[in-house]
Amino acid sequence: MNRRFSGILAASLMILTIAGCGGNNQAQPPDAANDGNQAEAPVEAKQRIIRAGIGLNDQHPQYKGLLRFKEIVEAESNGAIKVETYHSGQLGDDRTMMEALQLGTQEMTIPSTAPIGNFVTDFTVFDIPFLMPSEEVADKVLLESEIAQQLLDKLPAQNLIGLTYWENGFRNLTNNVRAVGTASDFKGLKIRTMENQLHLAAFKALGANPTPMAFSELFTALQQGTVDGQENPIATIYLQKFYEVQKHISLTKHVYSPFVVMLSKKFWDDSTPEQQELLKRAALEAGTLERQLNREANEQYLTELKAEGMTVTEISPEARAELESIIVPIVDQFADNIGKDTVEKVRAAITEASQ
Ligand code: KDG
Repeated sequence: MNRRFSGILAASLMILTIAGCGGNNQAQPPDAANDGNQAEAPVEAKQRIIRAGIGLNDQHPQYKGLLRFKEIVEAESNGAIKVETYHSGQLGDDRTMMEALQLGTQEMTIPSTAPIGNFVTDFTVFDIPFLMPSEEVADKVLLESEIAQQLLDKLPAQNLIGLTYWENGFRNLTNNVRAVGTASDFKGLKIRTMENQLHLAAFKALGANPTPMAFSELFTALQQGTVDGQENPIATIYLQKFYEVQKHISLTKHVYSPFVVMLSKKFWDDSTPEQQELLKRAALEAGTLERQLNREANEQYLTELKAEGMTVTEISPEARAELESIIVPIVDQFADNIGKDTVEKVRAAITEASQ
């Protein structure tokens, strides 16, 4: 080792040692040094960091909801928990971030239910086309029904914790080939879907040519014509500027897509019961804001999309009925895989919430 380098190394070590002593001792209660375990500060004394990543950008209601979550958690944990927020897939896409949560190398993400179906198949139930009749019914089912909670309860077995549901919203088709108004218009369209077998099968049944792809690759794929179209809620279509690379939007509302607010089981298990209660409460409270912003955005941004030159096609009740008739047999094929019991319970919760 040359002398200059070893000098720098020694100086750095000294700085680290001084910083380490000062930082830890100040944070410890006066008698913590006497318990024979001086190196470890009590859990409450250490600041723990939640690295929270999402795929959508910083203008999206999902990110604004995440900022609200951060505000509540940081203020009410008295500095014990810090939330670092990452948007636009900076930490990965829905699937890779969930895998990072499982490994404990990331603490939080908020994926759509579609990719969660690859971890706990029951979650695919929410991606059954034409299942949810309205946002109001979705709220009751997702926030109040036993089955929605029972599904969250299946996540810890996968090293994941589901705090609550937020809203991605009703998904609509966009494409560059033609205005899609009827089932036959889907024929031959190359459509990007989320990574979910039911989504793929439904678009195949309609005669389209679907291909699963991570959200972060989508804009370029549309721009380069690798795919003709995609499907997402209006807020996403507007805020991700898909109108720059897509001509037509059809108000298909074919799936109501929920988000699940997820933590790594490791972070959860390392939290005190008070912190766990806070994390859950913050996720619920921030979710109320996220839903409200999302619904306002959906209304406003449809007007903006028209102004940007997109053609907007409504789906008539007859065309919708035809789409449903083509897709229902596919859903029946998937029921076993999702879990018949889960499908029945979710359908029953929807019926109850609709009354
Ligand atoms: O942050 C959420 C996104 O990563 C993703 O779920 C968005 O709906 C989405 C899609 O189409 O991938």
